[in-house]
Amino acid sequence: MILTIATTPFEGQKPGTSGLRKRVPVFQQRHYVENFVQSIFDCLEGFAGTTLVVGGDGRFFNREAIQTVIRLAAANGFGRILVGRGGILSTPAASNVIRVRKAYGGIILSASHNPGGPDGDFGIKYNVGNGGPAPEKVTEAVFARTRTITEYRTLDSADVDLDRLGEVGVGAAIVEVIDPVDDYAGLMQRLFDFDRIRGLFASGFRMKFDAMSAVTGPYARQILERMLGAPHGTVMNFTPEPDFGGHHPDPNLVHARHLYDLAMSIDGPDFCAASDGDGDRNLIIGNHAFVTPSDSLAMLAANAHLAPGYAKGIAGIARSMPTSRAADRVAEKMGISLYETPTGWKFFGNLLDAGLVTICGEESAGTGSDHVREKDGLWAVLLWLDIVAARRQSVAAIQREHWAAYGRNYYSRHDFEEVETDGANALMAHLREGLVGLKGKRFGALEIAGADDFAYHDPVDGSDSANQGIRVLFEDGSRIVYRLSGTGTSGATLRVYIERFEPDAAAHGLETQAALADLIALGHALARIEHFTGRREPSVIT
Ligand code: VG1
Ligand code: CO
Repeated sequence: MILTIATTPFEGQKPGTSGLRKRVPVFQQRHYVENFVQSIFDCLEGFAGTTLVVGGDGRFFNREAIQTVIRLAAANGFGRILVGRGGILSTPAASNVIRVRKAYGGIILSASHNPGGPDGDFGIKYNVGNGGPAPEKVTEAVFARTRTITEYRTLDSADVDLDRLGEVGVGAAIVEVIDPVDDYAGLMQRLFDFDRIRGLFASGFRMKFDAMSAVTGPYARQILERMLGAPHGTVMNFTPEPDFGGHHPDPNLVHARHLYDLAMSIDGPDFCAASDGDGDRNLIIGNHAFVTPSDSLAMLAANAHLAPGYAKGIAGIARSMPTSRAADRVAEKMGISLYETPTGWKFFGNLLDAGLVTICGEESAGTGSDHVREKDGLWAVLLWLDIVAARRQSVAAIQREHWAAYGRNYYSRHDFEEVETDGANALMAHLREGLVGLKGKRFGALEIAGADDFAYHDPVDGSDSANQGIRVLFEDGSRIVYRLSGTGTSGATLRVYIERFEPDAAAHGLETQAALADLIALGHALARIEHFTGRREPSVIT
């Protein structure tokens, strides 16, 4: 029976860079999930009888939230609800299911790289019919709706058995529990030369992939160990755990430090990789060769044609604004367009749909292509493996040759996490006020060529997005970028992105923080970071 339940709005149900993210106890409040999900449905039109995809990264509260979403979706008139077995779907796999099953859209339950567990984070994100995150006009409408909502529709139906494949009726809808891995593994097989990668493993190539007790475990075991013949044990931490084994499922140099140390050890593996909570980020470290995400984007774009799925070449490249300009040099050399978008995958969807770009990436360890409409961690790993197999070279050699051909963009991001919101906002206001006066100023060898607050005009739908981050540009091509995170759940996180271009191959072997030292110091001074946040040092350096 359909129930109409009276409710009142919750404060702050505002989707950020990638959906609504809050602490688990916030989501556990009565009506909280229902309000947000009903607000999403209230902003959609013409979905009666259509298909909705639902899945998550397996974190604490995933199963409960999925049952709630199923009841609301059925009560609101969706005809078919596709759910990954066990409530599991990696973010890129969910994007793929939406596309291949021609669904109306999907609801992804994830807080991505944020920690999980009873006191960890949870998240809900709505994806549209192209498989990608809802564009800003949709997320803004949803937020507006959460502020006026008075009722939601649900059912008094029993829970669905999420562990049994097949169909069951819920109200007037059919719920179909699907294998979360099959379609996705098939897609990877079409994009990459699996025989060639199998040959690489057969020749003794040694790899470690850390699924970080998060969603990619089942995918990585199926693809790397079963389909590609990598030895058993190649995939570590492969069981998705509700609290990610107590770890922070963020594949960076802090939370996946052990992989870095392994790759840098004598007799370490040829290739180490990891992905995040929901499987859309990647970490790539060759033997004695850490690849920054920005460099990875550039190197994948330059070599993608070696993989069967991209043999015809790529149409263009898009990167988020703070991502280094390494990819720009590749695009220039290839004679293709480079698009600079605001942070967040939702800005790539239109460019991909219009065929303007094939490969996209962010400095935050997200890379992907037009095969889905999300960033895709395992995809990046497989493309790297296919390139290594095709070129018969190590990651270190590929990286060295790339820098020699294009120059090296030294790059680092400094995060000041959980600082006071007021101080962070005052810092950004201080920077904005000072923008006009910066041009032409000199600091030692560094001269400021210009500064602005990044604004984006979408060339496909004509929409505009302002205030996307402060850019300080230098005459020698260096940059400092400042923005506040839109994914955190407590206080504010200031991100400072620092970049310097080095054309001279003789100077490509420097340690990154040392190579950027002058810019880092200037970055602190310009923004008066200690004054506004009380912090002298960042909490995370990537
Ligand atoms: C961060 C990253 C951004 C990424 C977003 C979602 O956002 O900087 O590049 O798209 O996370 O990634 P922010 O607003 O905190 O800087 V995921 O893997 O957490 O969905
Ligand atoms: Co993620």
